[in-house]
Amino acid sequence: MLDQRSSNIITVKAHTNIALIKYWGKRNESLFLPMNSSLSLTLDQFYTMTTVQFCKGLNEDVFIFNKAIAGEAETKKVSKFLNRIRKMAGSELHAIVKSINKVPTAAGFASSASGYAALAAAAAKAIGLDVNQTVLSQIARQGSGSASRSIFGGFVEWKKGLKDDGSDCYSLQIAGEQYWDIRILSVLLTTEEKLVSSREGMKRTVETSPFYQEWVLEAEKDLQEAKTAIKERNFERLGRVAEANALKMHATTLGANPPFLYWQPGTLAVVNQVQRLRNTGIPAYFTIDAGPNVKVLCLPENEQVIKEKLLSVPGVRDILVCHPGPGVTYTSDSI
Ligand code: 2P0
Repeated sequence: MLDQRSSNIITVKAHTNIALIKYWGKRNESLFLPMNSSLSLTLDQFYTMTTVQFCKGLNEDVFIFNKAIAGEAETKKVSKFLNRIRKMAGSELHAIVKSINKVPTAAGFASSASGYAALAAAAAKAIGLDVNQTVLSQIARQGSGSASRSIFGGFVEWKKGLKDDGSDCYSLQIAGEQYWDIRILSVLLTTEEKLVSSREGMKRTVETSPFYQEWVLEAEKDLQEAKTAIKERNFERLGRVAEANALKMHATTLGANPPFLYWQPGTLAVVNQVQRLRNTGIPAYFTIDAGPNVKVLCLPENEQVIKEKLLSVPGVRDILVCHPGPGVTYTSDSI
């Protein structure tokens, strides 16, 4: 019925998330099914805002990114993702998609998480799919794995599931953004593009690293420990397991063939400073994604002193302070 006319214009805002227990490796690449479950905190600072309208009479999808017509490759990715949504809705309408990204590449956060979460939520609603957030997390996942978690605010678990069709692989909220006021300091070291993308890096690791099987087992144990720590609001317990989990993820890349490492000298300098802070009794823990930048977990009362100490580390360019943030929200703001 929708195909007789154009759809409503729907705008959605979605935030990035930082994994405290990492997603690293797929068991099915086309469906984006992960080898291990993961756990993240959605952040308030960085987001993508996306508007979608399916239009009668349009011959192909149009993608406008940060106010400019996007290149062919980017538009193709969006179209491929929209094809899944069109198929679910039984529609052949093409769409105008406008996206604004408030995720500085320099911050070392993947914008694919907020990007596909916003696109999934806006496109599903615009095309008239009546889906809950669980299903939305499954749709977003098929654009980028970590996008599955950005559907929800606060602490989020992405369950790996066991089924081949991915029907039991989805994200859910463990605790809302008001539950626990912890901080993530995003330490900016470099804006250089990394040599191995996370998609390629996880694939190479799954296929070649002798440490990979152990990673999968450890990640499941770490996840349980993190969930207990969140339940207890035990900061040290959460920080310890998040830091250890990140190190285990990076250890798998050293065993890959060819081996690779996302760290740069500044990465290690920040890691050392965090450890020094802990030795002086200040609770701070680090995590590192598939890149050189470091994120530091801390409590509000220690934010200032930790920020100062980290800013004095050679190579640190800036520090952005993040709080727990919300899940996808529909808005009438225009972009
Ligand atoms: C995470 N990362 O859990 C992990 C930790 C990077 C390191 O999710 O291939 O952009 O699109 O599913 O989600 C980055 O990988 O990869 C990521 P795809 P994605 O946040």
